[in-house]
Amino acid sequence: MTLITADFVLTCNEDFEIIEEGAVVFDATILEVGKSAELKAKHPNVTVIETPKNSVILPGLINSHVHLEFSANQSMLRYGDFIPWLRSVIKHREELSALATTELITCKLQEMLKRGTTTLGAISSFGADLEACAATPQRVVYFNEVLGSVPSAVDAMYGDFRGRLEASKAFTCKRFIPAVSVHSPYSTHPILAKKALQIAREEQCVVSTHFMESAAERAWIDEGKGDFETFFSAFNPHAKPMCSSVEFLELFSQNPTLFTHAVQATQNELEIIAEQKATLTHCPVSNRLLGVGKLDLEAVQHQNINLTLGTDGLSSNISLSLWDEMRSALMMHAECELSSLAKMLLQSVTCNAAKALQLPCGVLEKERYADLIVATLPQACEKEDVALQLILHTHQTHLTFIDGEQPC
Ligand code: MCF
Ligand code: FE
Repeated sequence: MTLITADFVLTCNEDFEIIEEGAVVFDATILEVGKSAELKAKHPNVTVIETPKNSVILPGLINSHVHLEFSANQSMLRYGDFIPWLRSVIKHREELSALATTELITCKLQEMLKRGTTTLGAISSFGADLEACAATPQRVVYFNEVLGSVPSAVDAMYGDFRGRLEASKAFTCKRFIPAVSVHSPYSTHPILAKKALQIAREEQCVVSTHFMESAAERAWIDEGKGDFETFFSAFNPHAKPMCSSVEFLELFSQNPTLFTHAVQATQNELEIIAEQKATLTHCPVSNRLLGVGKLDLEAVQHQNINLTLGTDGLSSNISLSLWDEMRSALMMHAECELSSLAKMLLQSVTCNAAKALQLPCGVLEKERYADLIVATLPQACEKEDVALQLILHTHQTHLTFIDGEQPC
């Protein structure tokens, strides 16, 4: 049993309670959270860890959407517009895959850990990140991706997906949870999506999908027009959208789902996402680099949608650090009041993400997994400003615990 103290404990509980001169008592799970003096008096014989002044204890961060298999990209891909980016992904896919070795992915996971990410939702396109994800000290929800739009290839694509899902299931444990990702409305045939969602229900897996990311996707799904029309006509001159956006959303009505991007989602689509009690995953840097527009955060909040934050992959970002992502979001959403946005962002990478991924971490409260980090501010700070100042100043963590242990 360990007792750790700090100037502030940011619980990320329902009330976003911040405890001054606080402490957390834990073994593999959290046993108690409260005032340092009281907990020290109650547990005189436990191992005590004191942190430097101006330190904050908070839940380990959760990156709910990252493509590790694209980690080798630095400057190969084209930014600014979605379809040129997609073409560049297709052009460089082989080269990027060859460079994204288990060693490179392991290195990126270590870097994420140093920066406080203790849980991630890994979107796996090919299964090339399986070994690294299964071996990493972090908690991983491993989303096996399915895609394919050619009806005659549905069986083969489903077979490939099932093979990867089965391979990932062999590693299932407390820290590695297999899951399902349906790529997007423009890339995945509804028959294929239905089959994948059926197996996700049978296996009780959470689901992730990309939804309404770009204006090109909007025009294609709504009218069969725009940049995707040109893009698909090279493969099939008679290509048509495979379903409407609402039909696509309804496929997920019985699965706990994380809808990623939704930058171009309509009010009605946001209402459906809210009704389904689903999650919306925001990837602000990716959205900026792919030139797809900006998520209407106020509309998302208004609908009371569970919001999480993801970095996406290095295919559409320059960093996999959630601190960098939160700083970018803070600057990008100038329409939001600063301190409430800071709070919303910290919730999106802790309690909201744990809820979306169905994991008992992300909040410092009794019985949750003891996944916690310590960040140290450069100077003293008012209690009201802790969330904002943490986002502005944190790059690395001072200490990290997963299941109550310090990972190496
Ligand atoms: O989220 C971003 C942009 N939107 C869609 N897909 C991806 C993103 N980053 C990587 N991807 C992957 C996706 O999983 O790129 C491929 C898929 O395997 C594009 S579809 C040929
Ligand atoms: Fe993505």
